[in-house]
Amino acid sequence: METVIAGNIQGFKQQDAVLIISTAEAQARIYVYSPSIIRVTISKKQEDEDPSYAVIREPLADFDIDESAEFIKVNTSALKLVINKSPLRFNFFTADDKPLSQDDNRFGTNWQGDRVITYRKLYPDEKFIGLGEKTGDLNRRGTSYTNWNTDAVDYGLKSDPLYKTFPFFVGLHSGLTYGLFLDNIHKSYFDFGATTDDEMSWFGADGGDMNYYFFGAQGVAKIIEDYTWLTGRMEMPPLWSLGYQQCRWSYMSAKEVLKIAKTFRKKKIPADVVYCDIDYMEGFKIFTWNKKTFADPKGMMDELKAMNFHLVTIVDPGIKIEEGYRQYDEGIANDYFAKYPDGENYTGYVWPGRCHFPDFFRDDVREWWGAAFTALTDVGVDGFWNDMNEPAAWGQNMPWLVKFGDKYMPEVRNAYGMQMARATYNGTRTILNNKRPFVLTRAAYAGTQRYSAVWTGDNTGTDEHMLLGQRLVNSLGITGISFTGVDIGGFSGNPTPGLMVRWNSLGVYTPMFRNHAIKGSKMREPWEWGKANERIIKKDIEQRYRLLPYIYSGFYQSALTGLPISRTLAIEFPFDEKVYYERFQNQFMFGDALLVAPVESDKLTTDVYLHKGDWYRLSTDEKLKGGKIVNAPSPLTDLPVFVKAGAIIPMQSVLQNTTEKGDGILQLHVWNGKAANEFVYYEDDGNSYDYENGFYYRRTIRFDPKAKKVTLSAVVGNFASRFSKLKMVWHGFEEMKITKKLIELENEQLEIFYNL
Ligand code: MIG
Repeated sequence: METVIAGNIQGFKQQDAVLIISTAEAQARIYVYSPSIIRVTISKKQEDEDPSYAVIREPLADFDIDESAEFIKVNTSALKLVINKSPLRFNFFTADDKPLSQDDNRFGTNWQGDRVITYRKLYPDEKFIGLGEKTGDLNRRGTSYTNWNTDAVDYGLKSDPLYKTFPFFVGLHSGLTYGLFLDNIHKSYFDFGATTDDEMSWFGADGGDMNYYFFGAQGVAKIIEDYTWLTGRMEMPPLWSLGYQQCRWSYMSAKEVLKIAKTFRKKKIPADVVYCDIDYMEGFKIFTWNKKTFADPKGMMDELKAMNFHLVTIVDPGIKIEEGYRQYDEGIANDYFAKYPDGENYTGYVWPGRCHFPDFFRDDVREWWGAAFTALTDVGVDGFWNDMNEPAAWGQNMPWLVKFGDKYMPEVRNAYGMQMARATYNGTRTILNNKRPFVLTRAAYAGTQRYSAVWTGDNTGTDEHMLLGQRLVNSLGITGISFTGVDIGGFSGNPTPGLMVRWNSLGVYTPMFRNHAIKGSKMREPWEWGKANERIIKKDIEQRYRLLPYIYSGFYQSALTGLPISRTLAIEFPFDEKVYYERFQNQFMFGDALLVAPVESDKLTTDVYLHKGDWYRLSTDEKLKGGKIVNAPSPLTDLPVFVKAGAIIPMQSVLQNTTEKGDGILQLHVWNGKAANEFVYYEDDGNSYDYENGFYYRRTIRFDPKAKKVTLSAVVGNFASRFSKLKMVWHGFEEMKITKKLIELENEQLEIFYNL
């Protein structure tokens, strides 16, 4: 095999939105999407580009270039791309000429057969974060990864690849930040200087074009904002999906599902969601109910609804080969399934036995699939769980001959799960009319946040997996996925009671709070761990419900800017070295105000790193000085959670579920601090799309220590808040005297002085 390196520029032309550059070997195209986003494609084919499943934006119609003997320069207000003519190399600089990211001068972009790789110069202090659901450390320098969506049953602490593909990372060096998104769904590779004598990093794919978007914004949060502008952001999730979720593989009958739901209510442990895993179906046939064990699904749903429970049901892609089964017959009649090149439908084994697999890359197939959800929605299901969509078949890899439309499996595999989630989301959103569906998917590709939440698959019930899970959640947040969670307790194995309690307490601060377990494991529900543990678990779940006004506002931020709820400290403090230390790398901000330090179940104290500034322990109001390591008590009853000085956190009284009305009192907690601070409070009905038409309630809350006041701006939007009264809760304000009296919440601006 020959290595072909993109050589000298032979010519170039700018046609409106695109600058086209030719060499003897290849053609490069440059597009500008915004002042801080430049796209580069390099292709041997000179044909049409592949469609993107991730990108939802169009390039600018025109942009400025400069030409000299040696260079072509693309200049925006934020970024300079200097294209070296001989040989063709791409070097990015800030607007004030600081190097951000440069090709390796020797190799640039090259091909071996269809495999295309770009080699980049590595800076001595360069760090890398991102790639979504990847094991390993927060700083990915010195490691390499492969993207190839895999049913990673029983994955280990270092396994790679897992279920999802997010070919997007952020580089940090010299006090500068940049981002790079390789939009290519073939099997892809990232090497962050692991094997190159610290000289180069490299990335590329087995096929398709070199096709990357370069982000030049300064600040990790700004880069995430740009990346999610390009690939889309999540919608507001249904409020109920942010409550506690109880899952198991499987609750075996309607009777058992109802018993679980009733037990939550009887024990007054708050919960919103219960799940049906694969055993609710007739012979694992998608869109059916088992006639014996789930004989009256509507009756079950009505009872669940009366208890304010929502049900999420699993759907796998495999369609059982069985004449008379509706999905099979329709799929055959309309030719909806993936095929061998000779036209025969591909058959693989999964839960139902011999199966065909829908070609979710086709519009008509996605529509057909989406419409079939009436089988579930008609009885009242409004949550849909997409599993096995890597796609998985027994034996893992499908034959590489299998075709989806005119593409072979390896050319599209990494986007299959995303297209299934897209079909599920679009279908159920249409059927449910104005109600928000909850969709959860295991496999995903960049952009999946537009359709679905994700979870991190089949983890294990150990302390190490709990900590790894947190890193996965934090890393998914960098790649645009805010709504994510792990199987709390660990899917495989049986956690110790201590681990279950600890993990549950961490679940409070996880975007999706779901307890799930493998078939055959011990029961996992909160009451299975002894009375004393049950009390702690209950208290922690109650804490989740108290925090929901804060959490919901955090999701609003994700929907608006792409900033995740669970944020690695590298987002806020990218150049603070300690954030990357192995013992601190799991720490994260949960929303703007809270710093959470995950810790093993058997550690009674733990070292926590607090960035400079003042902090408070959430549970005790103890004030702590940042800029140092503190040894924090960490009994099972008290996960180390800290509040930033000046923080504003809206809370509510404990509810048993999110449908409950509550007492109508918004509790506004403020922690004293030297600097002014702001929080955007957001509320809507929590389950419809009316917010798109102005039915929301938003106000900016300001804490101003100089003026000694808290201000709630006038309400923006037409929604009437669930809260009619305000209770101020002050933390760390020694000198002041405040009345305990409730304040009427009106829509006008409200000023609350605390020195009176
Ligand atoms: O082959 O549906 O990751 O959450 O409980 C296993 C049964 C299939 C894998 C999922 C897991 C789910 C299980 N599924």
